[in-house]
Amino acid sequence: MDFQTIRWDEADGVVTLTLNRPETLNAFNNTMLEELAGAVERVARSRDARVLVLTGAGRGFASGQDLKAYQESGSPDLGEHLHRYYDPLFERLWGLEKPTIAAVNGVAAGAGMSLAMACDFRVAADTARFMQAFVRIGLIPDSGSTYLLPRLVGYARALELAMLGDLIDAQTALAWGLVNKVVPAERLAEETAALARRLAEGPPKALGLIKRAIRRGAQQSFRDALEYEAWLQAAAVATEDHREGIAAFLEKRAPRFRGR
Ligand code: T3D
Repeated sequence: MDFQTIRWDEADGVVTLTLNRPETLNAFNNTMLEELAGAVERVARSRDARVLVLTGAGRGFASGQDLKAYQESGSPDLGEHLHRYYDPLFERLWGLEKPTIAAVNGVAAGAGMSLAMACDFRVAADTARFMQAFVRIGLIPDSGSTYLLPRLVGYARALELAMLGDLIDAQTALAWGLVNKVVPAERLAEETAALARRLAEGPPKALGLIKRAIRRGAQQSFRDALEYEAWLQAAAVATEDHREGIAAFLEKRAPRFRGR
């Protein structure tokens, strides 16, 4: 596929998008934001793609907005810029009804940290670092950080990270609930691939509905959650994968989920 700023790799139902501007620690310019948004849309439409992995080339995961490009563009209307270039990516990623994994290979700063947080899983190399860089340049957290950060780390730590803008290391991120797992840097690809493979072998429809239900559940009353679960369950129960799961259990074998 023809991209300038990212790489697309696909194997066994797993699409890996690699942010590929290593000289800037993978800072977002407009081209990269558009290419990522387009690629996520392509993953959404693909029957073969069951899992999306995001990672960075070189020693960074993503360093947020490209500040050089930003400076060179004069004084852009930031609200307009966010709506035009950031929202399509973050909304598509958040709304993708397929499992997403951020393989955080290095520093994730500003909107780069938002990108990692907008994924369902974060596997961090022990060399990863996280920074809500916005305050350091007199901005507030954007690209979903105000929504995602308190939900992941809680109110007090969200304010601490957002107001101080300190870098935290991978172990602190793990202790604070920001990442699911920390692995030695040299094992990041392998550990991510194992998780991706496991998710790719799962029942796609149920995984998508689980994502939808958990997200809605976090903001509903208990009564409303019961209603919504029952409604989504009707869709899950109608799948071939559901029947396959039951048959596999009864026949004492591993299920083969085909996404039907
Ligand atoms: O536009 C809008 O709509 C607003 C949206 C805003 C969203 C945002 O993301 S705002 C936040 C933007 N990001 C930052 O403020 C982070 C800036 N970077 C840093 O603070 C540091 O680079 C890091 C803490 C991330 C990493 O530090 P370190 O010491 O490991 O690396 P370094 O030496 O600072 O960076 C290495 C190179 O990457 C360097 O280039 P050079 O000197 O080797 O040619 C550096 O300039 C470049 N780089 C790093 N981050 C960015 C960048 N270039 C452009 N934009 C960056 N964000």
